[in-house]
Order: sequence, then C-alpha cells, then structure tokens
Amino acid sequence: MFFLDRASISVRSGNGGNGCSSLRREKYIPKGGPDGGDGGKGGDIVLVADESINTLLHLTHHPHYRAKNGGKGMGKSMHGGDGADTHIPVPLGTVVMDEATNEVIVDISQPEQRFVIAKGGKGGMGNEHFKTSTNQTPLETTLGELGEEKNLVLELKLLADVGLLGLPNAGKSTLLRAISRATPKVADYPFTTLSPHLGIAELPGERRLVVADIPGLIEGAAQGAGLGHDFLRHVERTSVLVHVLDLAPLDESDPVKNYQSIRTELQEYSIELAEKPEVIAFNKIDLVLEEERADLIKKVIGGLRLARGEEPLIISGATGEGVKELLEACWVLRKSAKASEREPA
Ligand SMILES: Nc1nc2c(ncn2[C@@H]2O[C@H](COP(=O)(O)OP(=O)(O)OP(=O)(O)O)[C@@H](O)[C@H]2O)c(=O)[nH]1
Ligand SMILES: [Mg+2]
Repeated sequence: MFFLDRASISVRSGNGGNGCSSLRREKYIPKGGPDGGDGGKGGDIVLVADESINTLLHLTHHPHYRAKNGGKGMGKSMHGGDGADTHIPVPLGTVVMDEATNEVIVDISQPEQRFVIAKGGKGGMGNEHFKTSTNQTPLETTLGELGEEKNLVLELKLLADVGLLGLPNAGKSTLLRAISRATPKVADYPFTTLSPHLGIAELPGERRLVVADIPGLIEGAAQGAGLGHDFLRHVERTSVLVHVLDLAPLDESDPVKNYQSIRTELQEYSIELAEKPEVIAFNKIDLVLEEERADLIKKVIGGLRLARGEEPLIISGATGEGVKELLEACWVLRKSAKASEREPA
C-alpha cells in the first residue's frame, strides 16, 4: 500500500499564427510579387522533471496552464514570432493520465526529463508560398493550426518524510489536521485511526513535509497486537519520527511509562526504525493548568532519561501551540538524515 497525491490540471498549447497575404508594393516595381510571411509556431506545454519538489501541491494551487500563441506573418516576408513555451515542473515519479480515458500518457521518471504534453500549433503559410508560373500574384494563405487542449490527472506515489507515532488517543490525528489539509477522524476513544493517513505540511519558503499518521501502537504491537504493527512498515522509510506523547492521558496513565512502552515496541520491531531521528512532542499542554506545567514537564523529562541535547517540544495539536517549532525541528532532522543517506558508506 502506498499513498497517492493527485492533481487535476488543464493545459492548452498556443495556436499557430496565421500566414499573411501581401503583395510587394514599391516605387518603380509596379507588379511586385507576393511577400506575405508565415505565422509563428504556438508555444508548447512542457512537463519538466524537478528533483527539488516532492509533492503535487503546487499544481493544486494552479490548475490551468496556457502557452503563448504564435505571431501573425507580415508583409516583406516577415515571419511571426514563435509563442513562448510554458514549463510545468513535476516531481520524479509523476504519472500523467488523460482525464477522459484514464490512459497513461507519460511517466516522468528520469532526472531532467522533459515531455511535450501539448504541442503548439504550426504557423500558417504566407502567400509567398503559393506563387506559380500561372499565378504570379496569389492571395492565398493558410491559417495557423490550433493548439491542443487537454485535461490531465497527475498522480504521485508519496513517501512520507515524517511518521507520527504514539499510543492510541495521544493526539496524532489531531496534530496531522493542525499541520496539513488532511482530515483524519479524531475522537476520544482509542483506535480511531484504522489506516494510515497522509498530509502535506507547508512551511514558510515553499518547504514541504509529507507526514504520515498511523494507527496507535500498543504494547505487543511488534508481535502483532492492535492495529499499529501492519503500519509500522509505512514509517520504515520516513526520515524522522515524531513521538506524540499525551501529557494528560484520560486514563491517568504515566506519560513516562507510555513513552517507554512505545520505544520498546519500536526496538522489537526493528532496530533501524528505533534508531531513526526522533522528535518528542509533549502533547495536550492546553489540558495542563499553567501553574502545573513547569513541574510536570520537568518530571516527565527526568523520567525519560534522554540523551544529551535531546529536548522535547511542548505542543498542543488542539490549539496549535508549538506546532510551527515542531515542523521546523522535523525539517532540520530530515535535512541531516537526507544528507547522511547521500554520503558514501
Ligand atoms: N485538549 C486537547 N485535546 C486533544 C489534543 N490532541 C488531541 N486531543 C483529543 O484527544 C482525543 C484523541 O485524539 P486523536 O487525534 O484522535 O488521537 P490519535 O492519536 O489519532 O488516536 P488513535 O487514532 O486512536 O490512535 C480526541 O478527543 C482529541 O480531541 C490537544 O492537543 N489538546
Ligand atoms: Mg488517530
């Protein structure tokens, strides 16, 4: 199973410019021949692979694309200018389909790949082409070809950058709703989330993180208990984990023990997963009375026995407090994880 990002767009390439009908009229040349130039070619719509983007979100924001028409031909054998092409950047792995037929037109899979998805119309011919021995002054021209119009569906298999982990009810889905447009169900009972959800979080400066919310893990998940086990493999390929820890659990359980039980499951499931960079998010801070916050945070941090430099972030998925800082922390970790992936072993 994988996550799909989809976007529908419409594209229209430029029309060719019309050919021109003109006869040379100059002093002392009473019977000038035809000199109408050709029209220019319409611009193409070109899909261009861009390795710096990893979602189709930019297309959802701008669903219509046009390329420029070619210029008309003119007298004195002047060609019309060609219309400018329009480039649409798409991430590697994008599959492009015709909306009407669902037929796959192209799979953008190579770095720097370019594909003309809608060809600009050819320019029409000016009357200078139609001169014959019997017709020295033709007025005939042809029109520019029309551009192509297409409705397309683009699909991309998404890999999550960040995985949200935690006990049932920790607030993972609430957090995903707060940081993205995804709308996983939220409820005050465990196992609300039955299958993974994916959201795209936007950070300032056109940065994006793909975040996966998976069903809550419980003790024994690594051996198959609960729902989380099947889905742990979805976070295996993420770069960063966010461990969502409820500071005020309804069942009054101990946050420290809750944290440790998830860590144990991770270790039993896979060492590789357990060693992924982790951001700890102390969640539901809004439920803790202001005057009790400092003590509680200190107590839980003390119990977690964190490695040096590891500092939990204090957040509330419900009020949005601390959520921006959480995303920035994920971004930094993701960047360094990606950099070390690229390093030769
Ligand atoms: N006050 C408050 N309530 C929260 C916060 N985050 C989540 N909740 C509530 O906690 C309950 C569980 O939230 P969910 O987001 O469904 O939790 P989950 O981790 O996705 O749970 P599962 O899908 O069952 O694993 C819901 O009633 C939420 O409204 C928060 O930051 N503050
Ligand atoms: Mg959930």
